Amino acid sequence: MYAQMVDTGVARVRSADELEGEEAGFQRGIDALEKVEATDWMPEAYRKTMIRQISQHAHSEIVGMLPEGNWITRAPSLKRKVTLLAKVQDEAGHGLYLYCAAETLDVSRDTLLEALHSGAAKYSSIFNYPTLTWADIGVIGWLVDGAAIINQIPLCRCSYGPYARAMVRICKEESFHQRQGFDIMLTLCQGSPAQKAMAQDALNRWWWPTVMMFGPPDAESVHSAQSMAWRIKLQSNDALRQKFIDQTVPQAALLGLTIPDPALTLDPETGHYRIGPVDWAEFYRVIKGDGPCNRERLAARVAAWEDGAWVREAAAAHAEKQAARRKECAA
Ligand code: FAQ
Repeated sequence: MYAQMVDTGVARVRSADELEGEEAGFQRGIDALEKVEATDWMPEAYRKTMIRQISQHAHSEIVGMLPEGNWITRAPSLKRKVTLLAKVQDEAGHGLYLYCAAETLDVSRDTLLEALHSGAAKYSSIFNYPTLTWADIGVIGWLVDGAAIINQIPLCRCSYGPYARAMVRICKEESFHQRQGFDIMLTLCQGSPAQKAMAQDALNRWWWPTVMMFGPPDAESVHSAQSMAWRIKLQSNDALRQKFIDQTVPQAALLGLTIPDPALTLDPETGHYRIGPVDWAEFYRVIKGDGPCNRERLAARVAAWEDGAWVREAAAAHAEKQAARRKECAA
């Protein structure tokens, strides 16, 4: 379950001297920071890698709607409800741009969704954790969207044009999401002792899963070397993780919250925060389908797909009718 590991046919990263013909030209274009467009020639392994990453990203956006969607009816005020509703709707929009970007690579949306619903495709590990209190909604915006922005800003400059362009708008929207999360946390932390305790509890549960969101350590990251050579990834998993930690620790201090890591220290030489050991066994368990909510999330996605069948049928019937009318008018 959830094992995607698409075989791209790339056994190792080949140097520029080892490449020939179209492949050498392709790599020269990448090295010259040219964008790859859908109609350009590309190595099959590049196409497969892009489909894998963009579709995993799209699946993450729509599965990511579930933990937050859960709280729309329970948001503590009308303002919070409207804001959360808009945020969850934005995530659906991100899914849409990303599925469209993936479709430019000659794969149908139905195929991608089938892979998600059968459990063959991955989505971000972070969305397999439960949202137990309102503070979890604050933490998702603050930490999860915060991490997503750090990961996605370099993607705005990645080599595949349709993905890079989709990321520009997504990043702008994510920055609102991050601020709404921080605003919820600020309100809770300035509230009653019970509210502050709720905020701390949410941070305790979400900190390590968010640290893991950036993917395995560089030494264990199977795709990084080739994806960096193709400028799909501009920074490594560990470099982005470090950026997130350095940015977030002072924000927690401002909120008056404690990062749940007794080993956390500021390295005076480098100016970077050092964290304690990450439980990578937990990460691998979650991405293999055995996290706290994997089964629940997948069941909710499949049910949403099945419940929406009539909408897809109605849209297809409408499109057919419109096309027939246009044909009649043209005749
Ligand atoms: N979860 O060799 P690497 C969001 C897998 S959007 C699950 O390092 P790569 C917005 C990886 O797929 C969040 N699986 O892989 C939002 C590979 O398995 P495979 C999603 C993970 O691709 C906020 C294996 O481990 N963002 O949050 C994870 O070079 C709030 C080996 O790993 C993106 O998708 C993980 N965390 O680097 C929505 C960004 N990490 O495929 C709602 C685009 C790794 O061979 C509410 N993606 N794996 O079976 C990327 O930047 C990259 O794909 C990485 C992974 C960095 C995630």
